[in-house]
Amino acid sequence: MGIKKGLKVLAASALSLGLLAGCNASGGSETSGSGGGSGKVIKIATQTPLSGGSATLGESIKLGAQLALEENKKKFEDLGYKLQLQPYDDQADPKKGVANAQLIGSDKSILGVVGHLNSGVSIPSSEVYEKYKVPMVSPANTATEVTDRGLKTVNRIVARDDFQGPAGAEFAMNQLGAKRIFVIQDKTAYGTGLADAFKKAAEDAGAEILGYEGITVGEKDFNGVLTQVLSKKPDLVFFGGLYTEAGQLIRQARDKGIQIPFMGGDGMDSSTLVEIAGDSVKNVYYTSVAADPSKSEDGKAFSSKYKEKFNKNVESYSAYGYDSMSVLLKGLEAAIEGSDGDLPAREKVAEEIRKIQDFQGVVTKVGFDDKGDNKFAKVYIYKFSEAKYPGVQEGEISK
Ligand code: ABU
Repeated sequence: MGIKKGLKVLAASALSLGLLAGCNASGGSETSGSGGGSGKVIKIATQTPLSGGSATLGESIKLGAQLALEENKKKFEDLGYKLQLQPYDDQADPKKGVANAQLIGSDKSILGVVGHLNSGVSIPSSEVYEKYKVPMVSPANTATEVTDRGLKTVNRIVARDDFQGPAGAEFAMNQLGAKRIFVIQDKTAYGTGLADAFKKAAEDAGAEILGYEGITVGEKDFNGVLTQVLSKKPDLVFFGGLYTEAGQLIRQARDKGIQIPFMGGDGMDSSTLVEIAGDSVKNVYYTSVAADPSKSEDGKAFSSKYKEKFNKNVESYSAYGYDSMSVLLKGLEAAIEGSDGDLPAREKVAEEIRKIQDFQGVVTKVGFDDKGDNKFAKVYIYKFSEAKYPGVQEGEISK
């Protein structure tokens, strides 16, 4: 796709500025009269990193999902079911994600999963969900392969990297005037996919790519790659990866005197990036697939409720965890209608989720296409002008 084609910039005025740890799964359903309601137990799992370098975003998804589940408990109790959350810590590790997915598949009372954060964990884990017919709704995965495999159980509510990458390239070139770009990526499914989509769109539009280098998740010293950046003299660095590495890369770049704009994707959309980079975060741009909740009344109400309950500020994916759980429960409710008081079949829940066409969440409308992508997903552009999260929204792009 050409970077201009198919992208509709809605916030023209802004653009004109220039721019719980892994739990043991228990098998089978049960009837219980304690702990907040009676009825057959239905569990919904979350699988996100709750420890390690991606835990800020992973925990925010789990907390958002928890809030939505708790708000729906009474409705399901009235239908004769007791809803329970079953959180798993995938540690941002594909092997851990797959091992947890086996536990989830084996627990017949688990009828859905909200997760993952990392596309590289979601891709192998969802092969297991598909085998066990457990429906998954991802609040955060952007890699194209997540839904391009055509799995019946896999859905996401955010935009894909073949939308996000070109949107970033268009902004970098047309609004920031970037022509000579250095690309760095973290060698994950997400980081590589996003960087490649950005690079291709930028090259197609006439940019010169001066370097394309990989770093490793967990790496802390970026002197080598930044020395290359210094020698090539680009006018923009694009980073495909997550906030922990991004924050250190940006801080070390500024320490080396590299003051040019940095840009990245939704993996940089976290308060922890600002904590790590400090004042170095100025002149950093990021595309995100997450809306700023402070831009809507529903979003503001959600943020207040979240703060009150968890004593934490929302992160990019808090409300997407909430909306993913809400969509999943809407599908579950429809599946329960024909289940005659029994647990609905997982296949039926998956079918009902995929049928959803016009669900209005807190931050996004949701309507799934035949691959499980959200037809209403958008890309947003943000800028950090000071060490404050979130950045200032510069644009909103619809397909
Ligand atoms: N979309 C950014 C979160 C990480 C991922 O998709 O792997």
